[in-house]
Amino acid sequence: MLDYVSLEADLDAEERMIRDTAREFVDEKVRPDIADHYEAGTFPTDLIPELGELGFFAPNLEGYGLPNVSETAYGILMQELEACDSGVRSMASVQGSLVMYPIHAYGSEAQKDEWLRDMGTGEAIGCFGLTEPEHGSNPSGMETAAEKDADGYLINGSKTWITNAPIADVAIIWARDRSADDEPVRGFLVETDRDGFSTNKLDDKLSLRASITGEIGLNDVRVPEENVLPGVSGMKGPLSCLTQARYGIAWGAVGAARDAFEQARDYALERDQFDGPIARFQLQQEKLAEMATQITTAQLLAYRLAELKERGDLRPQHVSMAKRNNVRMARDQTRVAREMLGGNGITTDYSPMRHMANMETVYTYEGTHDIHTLILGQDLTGIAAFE
Ligand code: TGC
Ligand code: FAD
Repeated sequence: MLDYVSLEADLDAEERMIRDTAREFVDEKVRPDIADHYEAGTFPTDLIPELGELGFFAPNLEGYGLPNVSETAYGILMQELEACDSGVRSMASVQGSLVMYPIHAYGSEAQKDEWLRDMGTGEAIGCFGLTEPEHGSNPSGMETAAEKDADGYLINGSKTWITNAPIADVAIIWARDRSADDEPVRGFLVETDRDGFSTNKLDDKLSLRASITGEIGLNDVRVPEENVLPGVSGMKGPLSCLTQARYGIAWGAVGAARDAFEQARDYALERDQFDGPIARFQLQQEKLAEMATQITTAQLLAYRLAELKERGDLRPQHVSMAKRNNVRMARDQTRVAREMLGGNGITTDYSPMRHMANMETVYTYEGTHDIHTLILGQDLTGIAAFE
């Protein structure tokens, strides 16, 4: 497995164990069927309890039966899951970083007790509803609103592109609280069997097909006041969750690129043209050399993020730089890997084109490449260029 500057030599025993467990799990249980799931547009939901049992949901959080592993271990886990398919990493990212993290960081004790253990084991599934049909890159324009009355809150609105929505037990719905003067955005824990909650699956995706994505309708959905996340108010709530998930994506994208590289190298050594392996041609070697270099520099950035996160010095803008760089790298390099496989490269028998198609989603969600460019531009100049 490509680890050109021996970064894995510095992993501690727990980090190695998580790497090996994740590799073994995806190789034995997910990889054999992932192309079929991709073609069918399904996710291997039967494996969710096992993902939980192995501690793959929010393992970097503390308490409530969660393992509290290092940020490096968490990153390595995301890398290994995405080396199989971005849909598998997405499942773990949403459950851990976008649903369990906000409950852990901003929830009441009762909310934590109700959800964190069950979500950690995969018995309960969550989804994160921020994006709306008319508000993607600018979620602060959201129209979904909650009105307070004597019995709690009444929520109306719609969300779209929501990973796991059709299989979720609970949705964190970000909505404007119309009862407060400045109408702040608040997080609401909405059980998906409440009256007025509806969801449907988006079936026409050409990317991230091995992941369940849906729309959510909220039509006079009533929730009690104790379902509001008490610890946060304003856009900082959802945006801080995104920082956690983007961190995992910066690692995960490296895994997808690494897997595509491994397939391209193996193929080049085995495929004969002009009386010998294509790996002997300088043109093919240049592609492998460039791929390995790009993957290695992205890995270095991911490892550095983990150090900064561990000591509390990680800023959201650092994460934006890594998400932007590493996903662009994976988008470019999976395409080169696909090219090296010739005609076979466009089939589901090999992973590079599946990774390449997945990267179109990963480049777009959790802040598009353009949005991360502007976040960095603002950090570097002090001038916001969003509007
Ligand atoms: P802005 O005025 O800049 O900030 C509001 C408050 O939030 C704080 N903040 C952050 N905190 C933590 N992490 C971040 N990344 C933060 N960004 C901002 C900020 O300090 C401020 O705090 P305070 O205390 O002063 O109130 O907010 P804005 O509304 O103007 O945001 C601008 C912008 C464009 C950067 C933001 O809207 C953005 O990032 N847009 C991209 C939207 C996005 O990424 N959506 C993702 C949806 S979820 C998803 O895609 C899941 S995919 C899952 C999967 O399958 O893996
Ligand atoms: P738009 O915001 O309409 O952007 C269209 C284009 O305009 C992009 O190229 C963008 O970069 C560009 N653009 C926008 N604003 C600017 C600007 N100021 N300057 C320059 N260019 C700009 N959301 C959730 O809440 N939860 C989820 O679980 C979730 N899962 C997803 C799963 C999938 C498969 C996908 C595809 C998306 C998911 N999303 C989710 C939504 C995702 O976060 C949004 O698609 C993303 O934020 C972009 O929003 P948009 O699609 O509305 O594009």
